[in-house]
Amino acid sequence: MSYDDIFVCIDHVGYAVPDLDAAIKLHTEVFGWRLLHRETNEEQGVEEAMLGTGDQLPENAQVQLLAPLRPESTIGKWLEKNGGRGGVQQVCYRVADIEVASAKLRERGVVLLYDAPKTGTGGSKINFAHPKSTGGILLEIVEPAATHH
Ligand code: V0V
Repeated sequence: MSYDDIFVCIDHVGYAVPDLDAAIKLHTEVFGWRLLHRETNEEQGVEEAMLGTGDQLPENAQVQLLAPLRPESTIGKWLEKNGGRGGVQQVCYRVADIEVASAKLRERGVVLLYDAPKTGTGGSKINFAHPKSTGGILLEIVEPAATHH
């Protein structure tokens, strides 16, 4: 059987959170996720944490917690619009090659935010599809860094 998949799997679900430490505590102590990675991404205006469970196989989806570095950042504005409460801000699909996936998506009318990919978690390459072209979901695509697996 041959496939013409654009996506590999769901990479992560991104939650906007007002307080990163409190959110990490909730997700580790209550939900039992493990903190895998934490980093600051100045360009995206976020402090973020990646959480995983089980054997953390490459195909296991992760949870991403996103706290704003500044009120006027994307996450800062999202939280303000949401009354300061956290919530699901994005879903991220993994791709094998972000250039190939981006070209296919653009060809099919999906509006990507950036002309060229930007840097995401752990040195990955990322882009986003505007919610207006995805049925209302902020969709991120990620090509993990070569060292990811
Ligand atoms: C806005 N809208 C959303 C949305 N944000 N819909 C679904 N999910 C969201 N997260 C809708 C909103 O309801 C409006 O719909 C419309 O889009 C315009 O909203 P807005 O409040 O004026 O927002 P904008 O236009 O200022 O910003 C929206 C975009 C922004 C998508 C352009 O969120 C953006 O640039 N996102 C990409 C970057 C990002 O999310 N960075 C943080 C994560 P109506 O009312 O017009 O119908 S960084 C990350 O994920 C990293 C580092 C990683 O994974 O590695």
